[in-house]
Amino acid sequence: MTAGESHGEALVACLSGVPAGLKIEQAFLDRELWRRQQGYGRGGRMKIERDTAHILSGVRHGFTMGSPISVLLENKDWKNWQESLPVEEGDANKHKRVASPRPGHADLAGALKYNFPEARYVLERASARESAARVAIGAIAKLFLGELGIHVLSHVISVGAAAIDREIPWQQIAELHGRNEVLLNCADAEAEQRMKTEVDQALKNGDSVGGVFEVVGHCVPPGLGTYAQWDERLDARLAAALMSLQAVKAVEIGSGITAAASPGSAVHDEISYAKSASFAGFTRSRNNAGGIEGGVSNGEEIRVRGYLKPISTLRRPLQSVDFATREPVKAAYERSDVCVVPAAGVAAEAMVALTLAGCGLEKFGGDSMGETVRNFRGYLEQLRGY
Ligand code: EPS
Repeated sequence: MTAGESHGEALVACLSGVPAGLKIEQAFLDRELWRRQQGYGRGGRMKIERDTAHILSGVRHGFTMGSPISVLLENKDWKNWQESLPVEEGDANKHKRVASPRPGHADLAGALKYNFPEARYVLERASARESAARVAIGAIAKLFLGELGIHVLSHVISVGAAAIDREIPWQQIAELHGRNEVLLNCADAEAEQRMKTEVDQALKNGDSVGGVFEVVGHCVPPGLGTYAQWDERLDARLAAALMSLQAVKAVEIGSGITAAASPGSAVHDEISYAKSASFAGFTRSRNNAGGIEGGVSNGEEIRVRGYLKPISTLRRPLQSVDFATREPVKAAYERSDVCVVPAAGVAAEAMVALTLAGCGLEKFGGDSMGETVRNFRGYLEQLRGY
């Protein structure tokens, strides 16, 4: 669960169900938050914020205690908003209205739903600022998965019309993760330059640009998720987790989109066996399934993509209507990002990590990490002996 407004005092996230005894590295949480703030095409806000995870509960002496973990992320921008967005009634003349809804944004639907006369409160919560809170607790899920040898990272596949057209191996994605400067988090330097040109074009035109990121789950064992119940399918859970991120309009598992127009023989991943291969020894010729068959992880890498619409705040706004007068006007504009594909990829890693950690805990259980890891190893032995 998360709480907090984009220009409020802070974001808060709460995560329960983490077993006791998981080592929490503050530096890792902060590095994940830093990664989410990077990327060419972000707006002025990222120059203000330097996100850090302030852990309030659930962790003592560097380890989880099995109790709910709560994390606070200060909004440095709050000092500029205290008068326009106070908790108390404040001075109405200082409030900042959003007078005309932006097409593509939550502004209009939210104002109608909550019966607000304008869209300020809508954007405060609909804003992708909220995804920072998810990244903080997603980092804890990553630390948990790391104890099981599972790792989750993302990279950018396309920005606007600039795309890579080959599968990027895990090693290259891991190298991207180690970088201390992030342009567009693309593993192909030439494609990344083309992506940068797409952002430059959008900047020049007062426009915005979307794209596609891919999240990869590495060393995920077969058996997470189940076909036994519709809402327990791993692909369904991952799709919901990614679709819940701001600006994501489509989710693809493996090569799901091209698969729809291909013959079965060109899609399905042929099976072989090599005793020394990972888990139960079954191998695949390729991974079009994205590591999931029948809603169950199959031991291959989990590959899931999120398709982002272009940001809906445009410096050259589209047509809209004034909330008060109902007269035609241009949509409201306020400081915004132009491209957030790399940042959304990092937020999606958090969502995938939280989902895999949840599925892992359902399968392996345990109130302490020792118990969970013992159960996990027992399952690995079962697979090895299959
Ligand atoms: C956002 C608008 C911009 C983004 C923000 C999401 O913020 P502001 O209105 O303060 O300039 O920078 O994203 C973040 C603050 C963040 O941390 O990702 C929006 O309207 O969704």
